[in-house]
Amino acid sequence: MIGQHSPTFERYLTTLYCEEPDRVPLGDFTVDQMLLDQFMGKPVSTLQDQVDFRIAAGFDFVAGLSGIFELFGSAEGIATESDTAKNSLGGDRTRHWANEHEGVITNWEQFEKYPWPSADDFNMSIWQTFDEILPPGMKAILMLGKIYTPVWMLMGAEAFFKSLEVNESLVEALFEKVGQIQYETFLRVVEHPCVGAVANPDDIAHNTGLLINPSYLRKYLFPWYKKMGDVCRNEGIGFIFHSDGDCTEIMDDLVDVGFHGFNPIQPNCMDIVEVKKKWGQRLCLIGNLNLDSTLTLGSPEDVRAEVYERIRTIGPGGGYMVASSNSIADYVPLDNMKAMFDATYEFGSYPLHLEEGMIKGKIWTFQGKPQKEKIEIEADLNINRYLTAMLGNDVAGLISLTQNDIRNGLKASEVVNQGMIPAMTVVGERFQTGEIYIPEMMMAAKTMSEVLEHFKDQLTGRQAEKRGTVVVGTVKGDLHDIGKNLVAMMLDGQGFKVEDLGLSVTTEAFLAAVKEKKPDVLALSALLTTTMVEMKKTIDALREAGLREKVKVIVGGAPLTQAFADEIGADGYAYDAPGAAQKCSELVSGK
Ligand code: B1M
Repeated sequence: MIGQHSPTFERYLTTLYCEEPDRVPLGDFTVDQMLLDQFMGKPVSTLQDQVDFRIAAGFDFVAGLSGIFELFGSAEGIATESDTAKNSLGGDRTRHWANEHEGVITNWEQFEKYPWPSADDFNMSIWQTFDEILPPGMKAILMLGKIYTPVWMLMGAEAFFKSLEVNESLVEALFEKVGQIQYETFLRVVEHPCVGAVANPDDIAHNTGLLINPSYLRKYLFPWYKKMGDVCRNEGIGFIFHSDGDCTEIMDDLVDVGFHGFNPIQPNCMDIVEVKKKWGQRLCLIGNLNLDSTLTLGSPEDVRAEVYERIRTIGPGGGYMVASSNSIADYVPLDNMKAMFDATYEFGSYPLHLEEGMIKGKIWTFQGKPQKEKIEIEADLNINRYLTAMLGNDVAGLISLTQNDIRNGLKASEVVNQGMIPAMTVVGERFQTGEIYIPEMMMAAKTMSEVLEHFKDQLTGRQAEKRGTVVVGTVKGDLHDIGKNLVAMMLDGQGFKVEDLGLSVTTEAFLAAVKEKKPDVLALSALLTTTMVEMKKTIDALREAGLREKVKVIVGGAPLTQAFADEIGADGYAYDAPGAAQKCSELVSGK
């Protein structure tokens, strides 16, 4: 049980090399502060405290961070804003995040003037300390990675997506700069004898798939990882990649680049059983304990059952480590974290003798993604011309197409209804089927939006007024807004008037906006399991204020389901941004 195992990094490496160890290792790199303190019964503040926690919990390693990300949490930040959020255990925690509209480098001048750090600017003393204090058998894991993430954070998500379409050389220069800084840092740190592996967290995917076209990743990101991978393989150092979301499209690339392990196989995005079948001989799988449900909302018995099931199905032959599907966030109950650790020791000894169904509990099994019904596109005009202009970000071309059709006798509103909106629906469908990625969809929506603005005087009664007003926002405590912004853009592009309240919006602010703006639809986004409750609070508050019958409410965001939307009394749910625009159209038109 907890506290009875001494660290053995050999076990970790054996598992990472997809061979069978003596027992399944624990694999989480990050455990949030509050849980560290609670587990140890005292503040965990020094590196020695960290090591003590890792030993007590039964890990074979301790993790440390170096590199460009050190700067992102600083007061002056790079492109960050911050806020204080209450977590489930009652404490306050300051979080930093990027301004997703526009960062600090959006043009060449800013690029040149930016005070780029070098490896000399980072705090390397932790590696020296780990060299001195690690007990025999334990090694340190360098958390580096973050080449893709700083690039988008420095530019801001929207500017990054836009630049990929219109200013690719700037993006290339940023990848070159950040990659070089991270590579130099990597070379310095791996010289320390304490370092046994390098983990590279870099979120390149979301629930539906990759955030950007993999061709960019192959050009600008993976070559850096290949360089690091070559060094690790030569030096006998483990090399791990972490990305949330559905990474199916680049799994073969990860093998080619030289990664030994992949984390966290997000359970609602990838079926770990299938991943094991396809890549399990070449990549060690680390994670998959569901942070959306089991670890956060389940009981310790559920967690125990899920650990049992993962070890039973993924553990045989080695190449599997138990870990959460992201990090052990501070809203995981302490008893659930302990249950995860305990169950790993209880069931994880090789040879495994685990039979199906022996441990009862509510566990997560992969559900697949919602199946889409094919939308029937009704359009009298040839929409391909509109589609080409939108996907090519050709505002002038789209204006001229519209003018032509107007000259041929159509009203501007007819061109919008019969040409642009159906074309935008096709754009949405292509995103849903993975033919295009976020930048392409975003730019198409922006192109259409600019063209609508151009014709605003000719759109009788303004198209927006015809389609309705939507108030959108990410609920309180939630700092994820890239998806919400896409929803807003799709709505805007499809002719709705959009009032965007931003992120971490309180129930009171939603109510005030409903009273003031009198929207047809209130669209609520949440990405965290813990903030989903805010949606119910807002719907209940609308009811109490006598406003519920005056506005339709739709909800969406990665952890949500139709069942949850029904349960809290929402009028609609959408899986993605095109679906949200479609749902608003249905609700407004009463269809
Ligand atoms: Co965080 N994060 N994050 N994160 N993050 C997730 C959401 C997570 C799923 C990762 C995981 O588990 N592997 C996990 C949540 C688990 C859970 O609770 N269910 C998570 C976590 C745990 C956290 C922190 C707690 C980490 C920590 O600090 N320990 C922390 C929380 C901060 C907070 O909110 N209080 C945190 C922080 C962050 C960053 C700030 C670093 C960054 C957000 C930056 C920003 O938004 N400005 C971030 C990111 C980028 C992610 C991932 C990697 C990507 C999210 C994203 O932007 N996707 C995400 C992993 C994942 O999604 N699989 C993850 C791209 C975007 C286009 O997709 O937002 O899903 P998405 O939107 C989609 C649909 O969901 C839908 O349409 C969009 C596109 O079609 N949709 C709607 C969204 N809203 C809708 C509304 C609708 C309808 C559809 O109707 C109204």
